[in-house]
Amino acid sequence: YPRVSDINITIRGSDWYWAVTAVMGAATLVFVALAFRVPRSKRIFHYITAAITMVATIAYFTMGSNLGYAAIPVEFVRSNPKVAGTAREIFYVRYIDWFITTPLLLLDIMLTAGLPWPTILYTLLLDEIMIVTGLVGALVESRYKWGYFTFAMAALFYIAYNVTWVGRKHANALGSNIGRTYLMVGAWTIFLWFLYPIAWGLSEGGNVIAPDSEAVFYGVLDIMAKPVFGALLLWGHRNIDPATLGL
Ligand code: RET
Repeated sequence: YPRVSDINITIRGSDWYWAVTAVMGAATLVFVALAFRVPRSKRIFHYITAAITMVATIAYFTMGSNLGYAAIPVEFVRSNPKVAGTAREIFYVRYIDWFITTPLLLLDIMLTAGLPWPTILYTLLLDEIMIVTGLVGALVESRYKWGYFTFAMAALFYIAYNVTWVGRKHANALGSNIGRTYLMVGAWTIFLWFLYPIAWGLSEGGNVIAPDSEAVFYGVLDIMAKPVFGALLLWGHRNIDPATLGL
């Protein structure tokens, strides 16, 4: 790939990744500290939430170091002949992060709603399908990547249906406190999660924006979807006893 260096992140992209690393690390310390304020048997949501930002800290450490990527050839497109023969820096480490953290985010949400385990496990499987097909699509050179994108979108719609309808009904049945908390974290999550395929289409998918812009797009989304989400979730749970959820 002769012009690989043209398509990598710059020093400024790397600095931004380091800033997000710091945010993720700080959030992890705060969530762990909050766990110590409740009895050991009541820490399930603290531990899940701290695990999410802990994994993200390492993923962002990797990207700040300009590691965890593969150079993927960019398909020739008539509208942009300049890119012929170039490769784009595709951070596969994002997908390793998401493979671990998106099921944990869904667990946080679905356990709050008290959903039955079959529903939870099936939704987590669909989530893993979404992430893996997204990764394969990112690593594929040709337009077949949009086939994988379609599989991932189908999985996302199923997840969104379960969170917005099935989960909300269950949460509301458990009282207004749980219903309110669920609505807050569920709506926030579904809104944010539909922005990820847009970022993907502009970056790994269509090669429309530069890797530095990709860094900002995904970085802002990840801060909203992990540390901000976690703060909202733990705030909502401050006066919910996990025992009322069978936990
Ligand atoms: C991909 C690409 C293909 C289409 C779809 C995607 C969805 C990704 C999502 C990721 C969520 C990540 C989160 C990370 C937290 O920090 C894989 C981008 C639908 C929804 C919440």
